[in-house]
Amino acid sequence: MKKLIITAAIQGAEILKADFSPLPITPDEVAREAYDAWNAGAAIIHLHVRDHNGLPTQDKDAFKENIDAITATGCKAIIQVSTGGAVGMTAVERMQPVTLNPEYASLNAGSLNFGDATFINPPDLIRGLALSMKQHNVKPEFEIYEEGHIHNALAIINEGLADAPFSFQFVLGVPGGMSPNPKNLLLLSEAVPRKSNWGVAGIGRHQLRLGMISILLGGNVRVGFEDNIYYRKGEHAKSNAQLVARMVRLSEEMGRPIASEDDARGILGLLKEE
Ligand code: KMH
Ligand code: ZN
Repeated sequence: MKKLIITAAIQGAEILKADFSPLPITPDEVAREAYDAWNAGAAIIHLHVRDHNGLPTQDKDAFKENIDAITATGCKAIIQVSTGGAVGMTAVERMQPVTLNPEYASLNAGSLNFGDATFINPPDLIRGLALSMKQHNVKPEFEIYEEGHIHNALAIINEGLADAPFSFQFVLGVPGGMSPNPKNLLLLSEAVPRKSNWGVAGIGRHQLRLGMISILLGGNVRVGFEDNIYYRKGEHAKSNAQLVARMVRLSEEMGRPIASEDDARGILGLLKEE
């Protein structure tokens, strides 16, 4: 089995600091939280950023400020910029961080109801983002919320807009998306092209259970405040690092070593020719 790649989704775009005070939103807070999550074992930081009012933004300069702050801490994790942004953002807004030439970016592979809102990702938007990633030499990770989204991702692959090895993140448990149960995780993991890298981002209490199943199946794991703010029932997590550290302990107990950021670069095909 390949080493386990842990992604820390440290902030997200749908929670406000006013509702959960440990959420990192300033560049300093984001940098510290990213460093600690990396130090605890995360190879990838899935990055959203906020404006001066604490609201989600896809502004290129805001991303640059946060990425520079993370790098300045000595954190060497792979930075995966979000191109999902927040529900309701336009494609033009969402694609901005790709122009910074990051190593990795999320690419949402379909639309769904997202709680009380609708997260809209029609074919042209997916294709436009994929094309921009291709032009900037940025690898996409397909965000999959239900099985039909894999077909949308395969269309992008067949059009030559993504290169092997392909990456898939199964985001399970969004109200309006696929249910977060082991059968669905198995189904999705078997529906992607052979030799793809895949992982699971379970929402809420499903983060732990689906993460453990993914470790056993050979998949990767995403943890962090974007998807879950609890350590256990009734107890908020203190930090993203606390959630990462638990996955490290569980994986090592199950005999699966943790991928460093450089291991992950090799596994995911992120190493660029000089
Ligand atoms: N905020 C969600 C609606 C991504 O980062 O690519 C979308 C999201 C996905 O967070
Ligand atoms: Zn995200």
